Amino acid sequence: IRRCHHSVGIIGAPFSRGQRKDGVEKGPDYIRTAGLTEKLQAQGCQVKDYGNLKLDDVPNDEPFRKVRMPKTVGLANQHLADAVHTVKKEGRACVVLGGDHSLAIGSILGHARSQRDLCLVWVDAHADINTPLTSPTGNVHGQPVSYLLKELQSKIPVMPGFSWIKPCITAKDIVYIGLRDLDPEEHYIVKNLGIKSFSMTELDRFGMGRVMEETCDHLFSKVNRPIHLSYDIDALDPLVAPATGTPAIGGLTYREGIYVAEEICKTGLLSAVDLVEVNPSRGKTEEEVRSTVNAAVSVVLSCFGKAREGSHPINYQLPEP
Ligand code: 5AB
Ligand code: MN
Ligand code: MN
Ligand code: MN
Repeated sequence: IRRCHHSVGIIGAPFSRGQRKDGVEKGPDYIRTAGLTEKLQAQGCQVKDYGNLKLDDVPNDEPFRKVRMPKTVGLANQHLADAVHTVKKEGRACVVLGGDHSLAIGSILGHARSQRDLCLVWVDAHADINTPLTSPTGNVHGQPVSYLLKELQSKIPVMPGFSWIKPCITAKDIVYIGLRDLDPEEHYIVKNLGIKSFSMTELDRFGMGRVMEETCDHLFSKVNRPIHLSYDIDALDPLVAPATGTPAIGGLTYREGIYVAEEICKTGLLSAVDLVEVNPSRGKTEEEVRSTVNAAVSVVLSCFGKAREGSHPINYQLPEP
């Protein structure tokens, strides 16, 4: 059976102000140059590329307490939310190519405008759930989930550039996969809110097969819902994906990383994907960059029908002698 009948819209989101390392803004173009669109088309997807967002720094963007460049990050997310909303209105699955993970704020809020009951699968070495007041770095890419969660609303101060943001998900709508580098305050939040989390420890205990089964049981126990997959390339082990800003040893193998995407695809519920934190400037060699970018492309292809078991057109007929 040819599974791919997907219509996909691609948005390049060259965010970089959610963290401090140059180069992550080049992620979208590197992923395109590796042939993402052509490869999606070759597996039967209809693809529309919406191009890259034009993002500007807001002048006089002073830190809010520790949080860096709040107006710039807030405004970029507003643009991204509009772009994602457009892709969803046009009836496509949305792929956002990052860029740093602060873009999840706009991506998920834009998605939620058309899909109110969405759920969130967050694949990452990190939980990205610091509040502006717990963040040890001030980098917004370590905070996006905190702005989106209804349960944390009372802990979020009013911030320049962020006043348009209204939380759209609850703790039970999230599953984390691949965690291994949390700040103590983040661990407190994840445990305190009871967010379903498969850290590398659970992965070692259960294996990825059972993790994905339990992920789906948790999210779809009552009804099927659209999935937002937010996939940080640093979830993968740095041996596979070294060109990223905050690598963490002991991550997902290539096979585990692909398996997550294959299983999400098989649900038939995938509605939007973020592929973030590919930073070509962080590769020590060409080969490190190539490996990281290829992993990113493969994850997206698996999200939209590529299966390692193989596939064939639905009406395929063997040639008659
Ligand atoms: B990423 C850290 N927890 O808050 C922080 O790459 C790291 O999007 C965040 O997952 C890593 O700055 C953000 C120390
Ligand atoms: Mn991460
Ligand atoms: Mn992240
Ligand atoms: Mn990172």
